[in-house]
Amino acid sequence: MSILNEISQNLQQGKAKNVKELVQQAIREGISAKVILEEGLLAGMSIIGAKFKNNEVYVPDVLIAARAMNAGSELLKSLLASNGVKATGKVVLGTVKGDLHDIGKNLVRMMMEGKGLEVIDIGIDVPADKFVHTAKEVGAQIIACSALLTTTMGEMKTIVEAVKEAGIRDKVTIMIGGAPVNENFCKSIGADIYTPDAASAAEEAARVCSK
Ligand code: B1M
Repeated sequence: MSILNEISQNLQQGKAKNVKELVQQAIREGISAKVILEEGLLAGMSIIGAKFKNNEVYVPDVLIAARAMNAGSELLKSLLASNGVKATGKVVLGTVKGDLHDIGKNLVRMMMEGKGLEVIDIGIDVPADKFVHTAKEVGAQIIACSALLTTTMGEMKTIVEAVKEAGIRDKVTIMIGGAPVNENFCKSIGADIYTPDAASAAEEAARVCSK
């Protein structure tokens, strides 16, 4: 079995320690961080996702797989620093209220940090006023919101409204992402930028901050 396959298999079984060791081994073997992420970690997560949908695995299984995913991807952090535009700026990043999914958000953080941006990660299940309060406090150029559930994506509209009410709409770019959202949704709630993945989110954030 290839090492990428082993990473995927161990991730699916939630074996975080093995995943970390295998990711370290893959790095030593010279496999690129992007390939380890996409063909090892995300490939495993995608199989878990399909099994979860078909009720072949349940929340606890997915939770331990997610922990293994986060443990493995942390090791890739410094290696995912990408080429292209480098920028300085502050981004307040979080997963919206009611939503506990953080793997995509964590990838967005890593990619943005790789672009030189300072990311203030305010975590999961974050209410709109915390996004606004933190952005004001640190003087952020960008508020970046992640949502994975159709039941929580509406929170992004609440965040846009809260930013308007706080009087900082002209100072802050609102970026959104996550599986259930898209460009049309972004326009409909009055947010500024939708991106489909972490790498393009980082590209766009760097573009905004280098203006
Ligand atoms: Co949840 N879950 N989950 N889950 N879970 C999904 C999202 C689901 C699609 C599974 C399914 O049924 N097929 C489904 C949502 C259905 C829907 O709303 N349409 C679902 C459900 C229903 C639930 C619960 C309600 C289950 C239950 O309790 N019965 C529950 C809700 C809990 C809550 O949040 N309140 C729940 C719980 C969980 C766990 C806690 C067990 C765990 C999360 C653990 C964690 O994150 N630490 C979990 C997981 C892991 C998943 C799946 C399997 C994987 C998600 C993931 O991390 N993918 C997921 C199924 C799936 O996606 N196939 C599922 C990998 C990650 C890299 O992708 O986050 O999409 P993603 O990020 C992508 C892009 O979306 C984008 O970049 C990344 C790629 O580069 N992106 C951004 C994300 N944020 C961005 C922000 C940006 C830009 C891009 O700019 C700001």
